[in-house]
Amino acid sequence: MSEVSPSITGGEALIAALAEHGTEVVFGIPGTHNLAAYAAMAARGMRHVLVHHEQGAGYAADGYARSSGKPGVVLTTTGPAILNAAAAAAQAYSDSVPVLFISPGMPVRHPGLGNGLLHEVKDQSRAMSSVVSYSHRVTSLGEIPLAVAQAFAAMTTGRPRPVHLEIPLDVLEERGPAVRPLPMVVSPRPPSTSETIAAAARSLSRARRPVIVAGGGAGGARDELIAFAEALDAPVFCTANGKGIFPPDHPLFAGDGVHHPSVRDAVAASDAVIGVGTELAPSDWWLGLPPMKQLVRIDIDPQAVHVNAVAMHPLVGDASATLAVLTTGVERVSGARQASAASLRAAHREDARREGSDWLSLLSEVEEALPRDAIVAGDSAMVCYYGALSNLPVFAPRSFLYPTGGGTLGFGLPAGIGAQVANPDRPVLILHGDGGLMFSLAELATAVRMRLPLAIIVVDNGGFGEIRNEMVDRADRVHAVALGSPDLVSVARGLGCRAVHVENLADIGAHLRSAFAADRPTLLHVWEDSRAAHGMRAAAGPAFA
Ligand SMILES: Cc1ncc(C[n+]2csc(CCOP(=O)(O)OP(=O)(O)O)c2C)c(N)n1
Ligand SMILES: [Mg+2]
Repeated sequence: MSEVSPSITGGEALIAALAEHGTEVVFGIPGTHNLAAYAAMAARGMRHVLVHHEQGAGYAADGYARSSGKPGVVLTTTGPAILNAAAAAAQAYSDSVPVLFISPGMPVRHPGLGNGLLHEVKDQSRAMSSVVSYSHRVTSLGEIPLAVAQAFAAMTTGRPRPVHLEIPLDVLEERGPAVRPLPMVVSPRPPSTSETIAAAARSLSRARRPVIVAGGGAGGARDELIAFAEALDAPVFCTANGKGIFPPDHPLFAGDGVHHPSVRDAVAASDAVIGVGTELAPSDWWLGLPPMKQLVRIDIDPQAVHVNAVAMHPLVGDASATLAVLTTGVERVSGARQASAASLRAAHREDARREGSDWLSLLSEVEEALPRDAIVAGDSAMVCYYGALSNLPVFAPRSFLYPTGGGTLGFGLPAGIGAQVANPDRPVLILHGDGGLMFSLAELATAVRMRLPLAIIVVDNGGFGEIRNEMVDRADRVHAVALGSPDLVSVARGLGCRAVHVENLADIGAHLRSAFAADRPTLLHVWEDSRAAHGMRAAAGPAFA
């Protein structure tokens, strides 16, 4: 059912429709072409987070969505502005994060071959459609609320993914009556038929070495996952986006991060692998999937249930609902496999510590000081994927924000800002490499303006460490990786942060505690001690010291 509003502008229709669907905050930057939307936002008192670059708005909305489970909303102006956010849209797509990107577009009667209007790009909507679930250009004021309702329908049912809406700049300014769709009521997708689930349950009841792999799609199914794992007495591994869903202090927890040899061995030796809300993607398994004797797979997306591996039991449905039915069907096993979970966990831990050895002394200090309700936002730096992913526990779902699929640099800081906006009462720690931080450095000023008590640890090895190591390992000449460590402490202070170089890692805990209690962000700079750091510092010469 819908109501007809009195005469409003396109901008008002947009903001009203967003509010109708529960949008509380918009991340973005105003420009000549989206002023009607900003006017409506200001008039309504809708919260807006002003960033310094549209890519930051995209990552912040992503961090907001990942940490809250609610869609994030980005508003940019036309052309280069929305293209600035395209990398963030692609990142959200690759990790199944619901973010609505909204931009104006060229006017309705704009000639298709272009006439040099300000911000004009060849085909904005097509550019965006290649990195989101779909991009839609509305052509009338009355269509705006419908397009917003459709976007929210797409983002909140089935597999969550980003959407782009383009509203011609003349339509944003136009006045007219607008239909106001009421928000839809979403009920979880019903699980696969009970017959299919029963067959999977029978099969699982016969398994002697079941292993569960939980991905981001299990984010809302923590209780059901625990009940299922306990009923089957099966150890649980979590992927990067699944980290925190299964409690790391549960006896059946086997480890976060599935790229380790020990996980490959466990999966190859298992007679029943159960994948819950996971793509089983190369960006998680790194070396490719190990062979699997039997795969039971739960996914909300009928296509994803067949991606990367053939499932003997493909179960399409909501993870919570499907796990709940599956649990009632499996024969309970009494604690006999907890010992094997413990040995898998020990093997995983050994792999993780070996791989992360250069960052363990930092991460153990962090772990000691980090409150259990903390959120960790990481960047695509070695300290995160070799370090924190498998060596720094988080205790709640939606609490480890990491750009798994896109592997994009510059994600961590703005994602942490978005997470803090969504969770003002939880401590947010951001972990960055020096190279990736420079991609989004300007957003430190956003966090200062908003007085966010973020703690940002930047692990400085003097440049693009991972890439330097790859060059060395390929026996290539090391080239174009040494960034020379600008004085990040002074820069951060200049932008209004608290900032300090931490020489003694034993002081990290005290710094973190005071950072989380501060009235603005705190940058903690540490030198990395690794082969990459030694190589790049030598390359940078004496100026580095
Ligand atoms: C947007 C983007 N550009 C380029 C890359 C390629 N890349 C991957 S890791 C890396 C180095 C990152 O350096 P830093 O953040 O300091 O982390 P480190 O590797 O030193 O741990 C680069 C350039 C990328 N992942 N994303
Ligand atoms: Mg680096």
